Amino acid sequence: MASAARQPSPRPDARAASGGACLRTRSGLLPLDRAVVVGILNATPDSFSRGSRILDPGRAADAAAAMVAAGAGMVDLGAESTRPGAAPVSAAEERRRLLPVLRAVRRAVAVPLSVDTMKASVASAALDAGADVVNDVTAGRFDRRLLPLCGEAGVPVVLMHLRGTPRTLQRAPRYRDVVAEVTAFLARRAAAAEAAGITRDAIVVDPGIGFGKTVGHNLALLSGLPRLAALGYPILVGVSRKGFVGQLLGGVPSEARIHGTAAAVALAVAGGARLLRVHDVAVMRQVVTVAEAIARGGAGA
Ligand code: HH2
Repeated sequence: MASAARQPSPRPDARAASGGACLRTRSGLLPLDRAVVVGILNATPDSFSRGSRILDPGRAADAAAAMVAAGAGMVDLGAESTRPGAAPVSAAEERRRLLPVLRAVRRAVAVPLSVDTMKASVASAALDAGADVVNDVTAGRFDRRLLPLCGEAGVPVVLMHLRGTPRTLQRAPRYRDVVAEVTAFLARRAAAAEAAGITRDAIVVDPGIGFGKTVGHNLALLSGLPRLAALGYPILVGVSRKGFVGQLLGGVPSEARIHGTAAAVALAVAGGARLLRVHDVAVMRQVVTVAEAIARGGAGA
């Protein structure tokens, strides 16, 4: 089932067809003129959303194929939970969880795959096993070898804002102007990425919703996305089933946050997000398509 679902590669002339920004990956060009839904697969026993945890390679391949069939333009694979309070795992354990799943997913789908890791040795093994993009929630600060590795490999990176570490990040986060501080941080990390050899068009920035932020900070960042977009890098936003959605809805559990997630995804698209990292691909593909059509004011419909 998984291998039969392998999708055709994006065509080499995709950039010309889109006439806009795109990510150049080893699995082809990923046009960003239409917002991209990024499906979440966690090869972890402890990710906060139970439905996204898949350690079995065959099941992961089937799940990835189903996400692509439902409209995911990229799939993000992680093997270390970054939820607040999560225990760190060793690079060896992260590779042991990730690589069999990544290889199976790589055989099953042709869309670009990102690997959610902060460790250069894990990123390197993942790139060898077929990953296309490195998604680092520490924006290259945890492991100083990570950005030079991506520069040398010529692969795109996602640079996310995170205050503290997953163990400490929710300890009374404070900002004077959260949008200005996160934007300035991401501008500095993008400059560090370019200094490490990563080309400007291979950089994606992410405000890090839920990482060292109160509900108010998350809401300010989502409504302030156009200020971050002014940096000129494509923005990835991860709001899916996150704690702030649950808190706004009176404490509903992660599996019951789909409609709240939809509202956040729609407004993130309206604010300029180009990549939306989500658990519920089919539903969020619809949300993104309609939100984008409205944001364009009917142009191109
Ligand atoms: N959020 C999570 C993990 N990785 N990467 C980026 N770039 N942006 C995000 O918002 C982001 C991320 C947390 O979500 P999840 O992977 O579902 O949970 P866990 O970290 O517990 O595995």
